[in-house]
Amino acid sequence: RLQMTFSSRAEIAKNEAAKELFKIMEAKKSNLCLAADVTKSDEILNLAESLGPFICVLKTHVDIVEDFSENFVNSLKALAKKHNFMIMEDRKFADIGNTVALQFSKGIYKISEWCDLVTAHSLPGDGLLKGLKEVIKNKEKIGIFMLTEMSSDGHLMSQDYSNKTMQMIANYSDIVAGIVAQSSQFTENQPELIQLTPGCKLDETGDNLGQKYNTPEFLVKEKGADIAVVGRGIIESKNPVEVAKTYRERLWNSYEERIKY
Ligand code: UP6
Repeated sequence: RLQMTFSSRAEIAKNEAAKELFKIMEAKKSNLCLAADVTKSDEILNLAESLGPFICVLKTHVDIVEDFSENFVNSLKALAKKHNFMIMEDRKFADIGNTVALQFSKGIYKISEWCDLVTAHSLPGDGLLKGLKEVIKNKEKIGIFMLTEMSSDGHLMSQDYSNKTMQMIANYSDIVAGIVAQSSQFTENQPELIQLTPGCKLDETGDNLGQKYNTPEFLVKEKGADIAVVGRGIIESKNPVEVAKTYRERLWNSYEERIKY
């Protein structure tokens, strides 16, 4: 997987959203995902407008938005189209199949109506994937990213848990676009899956709530990240546009060096 190009992996991706994401990455030369972790919808839309050209995915936590509205979602979707990026809702579903199906499609957010990608935990077992699949079967293209490992200190996802997660998703290759992981070991022989890796900053090593950071080069070359997630490294900087360009360039260069070996 690590030596393969994103365009060659687009050919073999089994999930439609993953296929499209590989193509966007190649077309925009970007493997940067922005974690738009701000609490006002206008702030998210401003980030989407100014940083949209440099990212392949904009990741939301919709439940932190204080003024959520259908308008907001429609505007975000329009910006995603304009700047050619995908929208990932980082919902991290973790309940029984029936409940996640409701959480995915109902309530205030109706996530399945606007996201391209969504995250989920494997903890409850594959009923969760069955539940999400019930919802997805009526949609064109949605891809799920399953959490295999986390970036936070002391997380409880053991090697055994991660391995079993990989076994679980093997039966759901039509709806699973990739995994959220911190090491390349899980998808070595599955280049059709995309490895999304959070915990990326240019200089710092962590925050005071257990988050652990690595540089773009380390994440892509040593940890096997296909896409790196950057939140505060960009949004809390003085000049988010310039900083986002730097992340994008360093992440993309790391990918180009990686495929050379
Ligand atoms: N995230 C992690 N680690 C994980 C999974 N997800 O940090 O293992 C998410 C967080 C946040 C983003 O929910 O939205 O990635 C990281 O943000 P940061 O760059 O500001 O730390």
